[in-house]
Amino acid sequence: MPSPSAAPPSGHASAPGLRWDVFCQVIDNYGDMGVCWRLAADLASRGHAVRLWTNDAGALAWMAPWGTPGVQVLPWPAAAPADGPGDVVVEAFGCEIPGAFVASMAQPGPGRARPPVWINLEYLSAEGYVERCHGLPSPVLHGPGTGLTRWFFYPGFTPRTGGLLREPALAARQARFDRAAWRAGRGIAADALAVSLFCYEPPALAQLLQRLAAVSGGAHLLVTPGRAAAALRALQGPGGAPAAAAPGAHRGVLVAWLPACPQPAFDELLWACDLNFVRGEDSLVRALWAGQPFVWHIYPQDDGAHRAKLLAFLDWLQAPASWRQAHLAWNGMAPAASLPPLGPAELRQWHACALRARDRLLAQADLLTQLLGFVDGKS
Ligand code: TRH
Repeated sequence: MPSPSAAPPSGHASAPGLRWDVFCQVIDNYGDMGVCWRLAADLASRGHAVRLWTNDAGALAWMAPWGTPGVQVLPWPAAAPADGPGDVVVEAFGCEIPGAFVASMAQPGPGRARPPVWINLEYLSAEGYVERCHGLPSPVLHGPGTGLTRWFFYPGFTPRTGGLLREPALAARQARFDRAAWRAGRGIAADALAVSLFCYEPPALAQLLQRLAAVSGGAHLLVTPGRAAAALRALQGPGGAPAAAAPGAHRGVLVAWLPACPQPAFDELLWACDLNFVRGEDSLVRALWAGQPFVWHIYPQDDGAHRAKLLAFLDWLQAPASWRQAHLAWNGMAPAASLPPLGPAELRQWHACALRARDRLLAQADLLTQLLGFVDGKS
């Protein structure tokens, strides 16, 4: 993990850009850190200095094992830092910044005429409220931050939202990527169907294996570690589970068990596959940039709010009927048996739709470009 000592201690005071404090509370899964790390790394690549404060940096050991110059990873602070807060403070996903830190934001400091710009970076959704709430202020009326203003910044899919994270180097990296070599190196024939699996416990997993077994030309299922691998193993039943790293044919599908890899390699997995099963928030965005067909396993919420969120996304995507059906079945919102076939006709249609969606997104400014403009307008 890029611990405080392993990460470059410099950057914070010397970079030509702004000084940022990004707060990331890891609750479960990897999305909180996945998003915060991409934001921090993107900021650093554009000349800003970032302190990334987190309660759990564990996932960075595989997600970003080398760290990146300009980003310092620090433990959740109990007290305000000696040199005070940065120019911008980002509270990711409504995590509560420690009171002592907030108090330091409210106090004038040397060379600081005004408080930092305080951003609450929200969860991603395609629902209508996002356009209405994006950029709204929330004045702090009590507690250590009294008198400060927090600004709501909503990622989203339309020009009237904060957009999606897309680092400036992404297009060039993607253009340089040798898809054929990546696949050949893993024994995946050009005409075989390569499918990545990153999910929770999808009710239609058995049906997915059936659909893949029926694919002419053969299918490869590339399974990410953790919940996806556990769900597949559970399906194979006692005694049926292969050794952790043993690839092999299961129910007519070639299965490869992947190790956890750094974010750039995860991106490449999505670029190389013909169909990506993704989940949560960050991998959905990366699947959109990949421009390949995908099926999104949305993070399930206890109150069922994820249903409206999924439907809003499918509407924005303008997904054809079979693609909508795949999402509903995969997310348990339709019978598992209604998972559509994964034939060439379906995938061609989904692919065309995915490319159109990507084009719409590429015509919009990325999240960080928008955030920098927003901060500029508030400083
Ligand atoms: O892990 P997730 O399910 O995260 C979720 C969502 O963000 C959800 O909205 C949130 O409420 C919940 O966490 C707490 O899925 P997500 O968002 O795609 O994050 C996974 C990250 O892990 C992403 O940045 C990609 C990265 N990753 C790798 O870098 N290497 C890997 O090998 C794998 C499997 C993932």
